[in-house]
Amino acid sequence: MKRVITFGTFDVFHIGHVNILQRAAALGDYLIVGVSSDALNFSKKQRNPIYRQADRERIIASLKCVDEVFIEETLEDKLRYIEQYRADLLVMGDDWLGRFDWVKPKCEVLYLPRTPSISTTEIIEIARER
Ligand code: C2G
Repeated sequence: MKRVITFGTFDVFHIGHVNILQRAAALGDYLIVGVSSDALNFSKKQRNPIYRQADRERIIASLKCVDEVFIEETLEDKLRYIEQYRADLLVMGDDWLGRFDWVKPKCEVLYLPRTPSISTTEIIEIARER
């Protein structure tokens, strides 16, 4: 049984998120998702997510392609999460290309192409303009 892990904030859930989660799930038998905490998101993006972490976690957990969800507290603990959830494969969008190659001795790593023309930031900007 192949266990796949992926990470993300998944704020203002959109089709790009669906695409990466479904593609990640199709690469194995069991999909585990680390949802970034509000604090981690703030440290990465200097703003709070629109949806709070408990809601983002519940949205991800409600998806058919997702088997297990946890809150990701820091980017540096990738290896600890990979070991804790016994992941065989780490999948990330290619905006993170090369960034997690350091876990490779312990876990296969694959970067998938991002869905073009959609992002949480863009949705927020469009909504603000209207
Ligand atoms: N994504 C995508 N296509 C888009 C937008 C996002 O494939 N148009 C992917 C990203 O590449 C990422 C996942 O969806 O793999 C989640 O994206 P974000 O919510 O932006 O996650 P991020 O804040 O980059 O957090 O430990 C890693 C981080 O927690 C990733």
